[in-house]
Amino acid sequence: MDETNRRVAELLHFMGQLLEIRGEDTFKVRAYHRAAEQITRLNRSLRSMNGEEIRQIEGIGERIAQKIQEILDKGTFQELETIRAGIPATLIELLNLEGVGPKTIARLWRAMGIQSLEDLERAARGHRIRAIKGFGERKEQEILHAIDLYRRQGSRMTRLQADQVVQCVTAVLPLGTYDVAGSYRRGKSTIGDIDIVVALSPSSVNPRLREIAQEVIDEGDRRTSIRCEGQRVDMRFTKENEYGSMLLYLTGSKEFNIRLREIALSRGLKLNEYGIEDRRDGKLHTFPREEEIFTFLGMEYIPPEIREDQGEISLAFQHSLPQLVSQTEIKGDLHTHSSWSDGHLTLEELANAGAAAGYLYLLCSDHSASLGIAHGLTEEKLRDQMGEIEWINRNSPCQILTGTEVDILTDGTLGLSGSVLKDLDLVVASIHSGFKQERDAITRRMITAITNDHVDIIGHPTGRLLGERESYDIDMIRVIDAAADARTALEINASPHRLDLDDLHVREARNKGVKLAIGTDAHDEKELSYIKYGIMIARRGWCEARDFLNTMDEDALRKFAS
Ligand code: DGT
Ligand code: CA
Ligand code: CA
Ligand code: ZN
Repeated sequence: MDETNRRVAELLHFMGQLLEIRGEDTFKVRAYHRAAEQITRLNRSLRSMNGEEIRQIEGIGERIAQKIQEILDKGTFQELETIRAGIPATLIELLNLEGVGPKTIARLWRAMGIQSLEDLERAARGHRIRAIKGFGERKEQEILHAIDLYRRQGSRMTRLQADQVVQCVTAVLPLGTYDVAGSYRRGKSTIGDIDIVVALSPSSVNPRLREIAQEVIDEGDRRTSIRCEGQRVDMRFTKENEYGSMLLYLTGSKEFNIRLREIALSRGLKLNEYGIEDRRDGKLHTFPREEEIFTFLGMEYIPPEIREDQGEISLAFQHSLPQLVSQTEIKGDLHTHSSWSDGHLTLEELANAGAAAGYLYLLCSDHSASLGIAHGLTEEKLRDQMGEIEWINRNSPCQILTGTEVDILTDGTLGLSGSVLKDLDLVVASIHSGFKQERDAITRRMITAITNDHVDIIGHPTGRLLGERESYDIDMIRVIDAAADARTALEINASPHRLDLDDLHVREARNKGVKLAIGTDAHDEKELSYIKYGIMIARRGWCEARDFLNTMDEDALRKFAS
């Protein structure tokens, strides 16, 4: 979705929630929610619309149109800020809890005076929630679970947020003087904090950091920590001739560092963030570059993404690490949306964007209409689209493959009939509803789709939304085994909000011979660049080029699908 539209929709929705917490009349509340919903369905940016056009959007009246204008001008609107100021911020924070909505919050506030996460946790642990009419023991447990989840993941950044923080900090560092290390460099799907190694003197860097920092947590000659965009950034200063050692150390992971250090020690070598001391002759070796450390130890270079102490160290000593897939080997994106559904690009623009990205093909996988998902396509529309794609492909260096992202219905059947699915190049099938089915039911539902002859790829297999929604309760081992048997590919959805499958499942799938498909789920041209996040996850899952559909040429891909 367009970033502006996303932001506007979020604020309107938020306004609705605040009004609901205050117990305002439902008519007003619904108007805000409806407006937000309409905006998520728009297929053009509000930025490109004038006041008249905004007023004409269905479900948006004069009042809300004005608020939207205010948001576009100032980033927020006055009424929202006034209402927000009248409700405790710690109470509003409860909206982040899964399964806890404004209605629940309003009741907790009124009935028990609960104003914060801590209040709520205490009340739930003390079994006082079940005393409220209609809440019960189950609700109490759900709340405790949601609090636990929020504490664990609510505090980690998405890759998108991490990139923003990195951009903000590195803007004051000359190129070539630093590397971002830590989990960021290892390509993890979420990031705790940002770690940066810099080969500059602290006296030159610290004043610059002070200028951009929201808060200086700790300033020094060896390290400085600041807060930027609300996130912690740890900076380590190093001399150029010790740069390799510091980068290796700060990249981690911690488990990798510990294991490597142990192994070095067993050979009489003491390894730390400054260099390697040879205990036999007392000589100190320093390393400007990371590669030189691996060579010194007699190892193959281990790419950062697999430095997790998961067997890579011994393979590196045998010089038999996998050849991890790289972005240049990717021939196309296997999950995109066009303006025929909720995307922003016309088919022609999509083909051009694919060509600009250097792709041979792109799969256009618009939603099916079955669930009334934003602008889902009926079979008839899908056939029209296939016709237009054929026409566009005649003049395009990047071929659009015809496809759909069809809903897996609650019983495992699909939202479109086989008669249309069989005529598409590739079919992605995903779960978009019924997330609460119990484990065995949803696992069998998924396996039914996997074994459906028309399905080529399972989209975002666990359904998680990072920081927002946990995956549905599904037995991924059974799913992976079924995919291996049926020769159905599993997706690595590369959207930084999903990254689904994640590394461990990817590795499991690869080990069992399941083919993987990287798709960005792009709704505009910029989002095609999300492919890089998918590659990181693929590399963390030890994948090589041959593990993917995306590395096949078009003919091989069609053969796989048939
Ligand atoms: P994060 O920030 O939670 O996403 O994960 P990391 O891996 O970035 O962890 P962080 O920021 O705590 O530390 C950065 C690196 O510093 C880590 O990847 C490895 C190294 N490191 C941290 N703690 C230790 C430790 O206790 N021992 C060793 N050997 N290295 C450590
Ligand atoms: Ca970190
Ligand atoms: Ca850190
Ligand atoms: Zn989807």
